[in-house]
Amino acid sequence: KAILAVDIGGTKTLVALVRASGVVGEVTVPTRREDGPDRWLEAALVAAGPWRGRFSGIGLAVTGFVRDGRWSAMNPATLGIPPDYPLVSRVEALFSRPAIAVNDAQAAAWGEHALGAGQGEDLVFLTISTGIGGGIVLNGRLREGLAGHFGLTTEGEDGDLLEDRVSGRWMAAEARRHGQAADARQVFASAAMGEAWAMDIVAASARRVARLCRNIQLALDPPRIVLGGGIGLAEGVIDRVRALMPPLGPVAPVPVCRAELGVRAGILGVADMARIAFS
Ligand code: BMX
Repeated sequence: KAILAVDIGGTKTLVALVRASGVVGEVTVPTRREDGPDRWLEAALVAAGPWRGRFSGIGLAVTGFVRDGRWSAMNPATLGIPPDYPLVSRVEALFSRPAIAVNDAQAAAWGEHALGAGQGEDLVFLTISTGIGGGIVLNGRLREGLAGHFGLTTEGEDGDLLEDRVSGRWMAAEARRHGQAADARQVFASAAMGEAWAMDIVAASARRVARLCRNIQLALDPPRIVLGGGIGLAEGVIDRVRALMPPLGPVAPVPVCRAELGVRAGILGVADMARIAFS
């Protein structure tokens, strides 16, 4: 049976029809930040129009905090979700099918565990994009709730959120401070060409990610950390992070590897979870 999978992120929403064999079809629509959740869901319903009647259930992977089918923002700068929005009941009413909902990075962690870089083993997944999301699979189970919201850990004396000091948004702001109008992609390009200001930004970001990985190893000792997201997968980032992770006493640093499912990790993960939930 097919699942309709919907991944609502801070900038775009991915709507896909997913079978056990993989993604059958997909559409990307912008998440119009000013619209609010009712409209975001209606846009997904329109995008899913061609597949009407072809799916038995719905899996939602969403940026933000999900509990008991209700949805809230943790960092409204990533997406301004109103508090305690009844996500699952709204979707079930709109689509007339049963639905489950899970945080986007947690869904991606499950996807990488079941179908990607995790090869069925435990892992911690990190996505470094608009914000920093994460998910933890231990003993073959995904931890839900707040677990993995590493972007909300604090960095430095003034208690800034880590995601406000590493993510794409931060890189662009740092570039501006250096008098450069550049988004994250351009910062990486300038760093590759040896421009000092850009190399500093890339290095600072990698240092913070490496520190996070070390703290994750100390807290959870996972067999691997899988890194994804536009920044996490940018040229050279993983190599830098690895180089900045010394052993911990007699223990080698945790292997850090590339995410394999790319932008589809969330939809593939939540579709797999929905298939299990509705079987
Ligand atoms: C934020 C938080 C997380 C999310 C992460 C990555 C909100 C709205 N989101 O830390 O729940 O997993 O961003 O989100 O509070 P993305 O949109 O950058 O993928």
